[in-house]
Amino acid sequence: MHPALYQTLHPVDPEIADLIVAEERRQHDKIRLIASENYASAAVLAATGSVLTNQYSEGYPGKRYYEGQQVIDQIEALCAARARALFGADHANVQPYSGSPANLAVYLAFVKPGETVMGMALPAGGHLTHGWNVSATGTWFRAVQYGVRRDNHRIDFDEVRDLARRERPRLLFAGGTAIPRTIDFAAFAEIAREVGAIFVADIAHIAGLVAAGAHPSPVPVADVVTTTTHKTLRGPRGGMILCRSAHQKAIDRAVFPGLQGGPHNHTTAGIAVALREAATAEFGRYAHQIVANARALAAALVERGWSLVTGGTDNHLLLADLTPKRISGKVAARALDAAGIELNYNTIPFDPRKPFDPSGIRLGTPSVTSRGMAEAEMRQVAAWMDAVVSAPDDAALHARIAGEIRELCAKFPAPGILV
Ligand code: DSN
Repeated sequence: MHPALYQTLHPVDPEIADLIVAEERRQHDKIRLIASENYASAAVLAATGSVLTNQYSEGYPGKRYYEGQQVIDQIEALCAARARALFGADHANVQPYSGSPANLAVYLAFVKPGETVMGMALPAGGHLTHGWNVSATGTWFRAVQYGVRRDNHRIDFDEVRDLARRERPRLLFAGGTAIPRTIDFAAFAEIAREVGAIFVADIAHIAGLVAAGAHPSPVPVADVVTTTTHKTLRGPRGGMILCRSAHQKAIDRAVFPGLQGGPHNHTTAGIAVALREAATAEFGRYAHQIVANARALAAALVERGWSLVTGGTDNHLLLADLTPKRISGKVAARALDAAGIELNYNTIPFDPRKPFDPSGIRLGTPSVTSRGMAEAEMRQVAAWMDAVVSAPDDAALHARIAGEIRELCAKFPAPGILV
């Protein structure tokens, strides 16, 4: 933590101050491969931890229900303008508290309870809020789900088209949380157009790649685009909805007053800073390096006999099937964490195991790339991962690797962290 912040917080609450410092140390000393995480910059953290948290601002710039919005209006308008410019969108709503509320607002804008919606099944790589049965979106709406092909684990557009023609969904979602390949947004858009569905592209995982041109943008073909702001986009935890002008009114009404109260103004400011950073040439290089690093990591794991879902990656994310390694995802993830490599266990398509102890692990390169690590470090990470997964009970090996990882991490400063 910045010394000035520590000196402010510690006298008031030493327990929380020291826990934040401990978390900072943990984030600094580990290879963080959780595909949905990153390191926000010191500038993003500064804007997020500001007096803007003190204020309520129900409404939108120029049309609020509280006085005192002279400054907040400028911040929100600037944030929305930057989002529109970065993604080339007609309209940006920057108030959603995160990705799930952003998606819920889309439902509220366009469908009524009981109507049919369609999205990718969670075990195939989708998201809970795309209609999975344990989510409100799978119980309040009639959700139909598409998956991936059994032979290559890629989206089967014949299946998507057939299902859409048969079920006539009002909303069609593309995107998810464990899709290692380029998403063909144009193909989804065409199917949505044919069946009269609103096409929603959820780019939470790949927003930073889309902003930098490292993944095709859905903005020209989608009715609505939702995203979080803290994954590859490297902002604070938050959400955004981009849409065509024709949908602006419905989306804005759904976010407020439909779903949320006052926007989190401190988060809006942090998002604005992240969007400014994402518009730089440096961020463009960063986003392309995320993909280069993911490919290098994939190649190095495959060389060691690892089985990757779809055989590799086009983006920031890899999904490994550990079945050939005779170890479950959960056991592997725990051993890797002990050895200083943090990731999450994950189901793989058609997983015969249960979600709480599945066959796979998911890993991603946004965080390590933020530290300046490149292909050489990815090859070293693959070697460490293979050693740990081959010896999940060898505590001495794990401790030795954790030490080597601390030494490597000391050479690659993490944005936003002063240790
Ligand atoms: N929790 C996020 C992820 O890890 O992908 C999705 O919401």
